[in-house]
Amino acid sequence: MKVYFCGSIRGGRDDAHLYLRIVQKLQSYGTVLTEHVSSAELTDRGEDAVAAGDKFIHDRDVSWLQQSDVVVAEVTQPSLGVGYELGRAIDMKKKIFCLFRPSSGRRLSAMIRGADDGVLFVVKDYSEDEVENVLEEFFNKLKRT
Ligand code: 6K6
Repeated sequence: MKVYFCGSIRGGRDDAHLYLRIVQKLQSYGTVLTEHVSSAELTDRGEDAVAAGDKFIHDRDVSWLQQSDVVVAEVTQPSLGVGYELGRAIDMKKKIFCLFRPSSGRRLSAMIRGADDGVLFVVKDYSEDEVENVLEEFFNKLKRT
């Protein structure tokens, strides 16, 4: 199974430690195409992007999105890039699982919360300590469908 993970980069790296836990768990289900999103070396200044070029990154990521079987996004830290990826993924009719932490004190965008249809696009509120369990539950259900 190919998993596309979305997490904030230039939107802010406050949750990078959590992205790492998510990616590690996702790797037990398949190949994570966007493993670099969890990299501790990656900052919100995106220095690495300068070398690769933003167009290269965009085109490669959209191609990975097309190849993916499932999209998992941590949406607590607002990110234009993650919002864009989710919109494109909806258009591609991908199975999408969004994770949001209400304990952040933020309110999730209505354009993400409101996209939940309970089937292809699911938003799950969770707390940091239950992240692995929440992913396990989602992938167990996915295997049964
Ligand atoms: C090179 C090596 C590691 O990182 C880079 C440079 N930047 C990006 N590389 C790969 N994907 C990126 C990069 N910048 C944004 N994205 C994609 O957009 C990721 O898949 C994230 O889910 C999302 C983050 O968007 P912003 O708006 O928070 O940057």
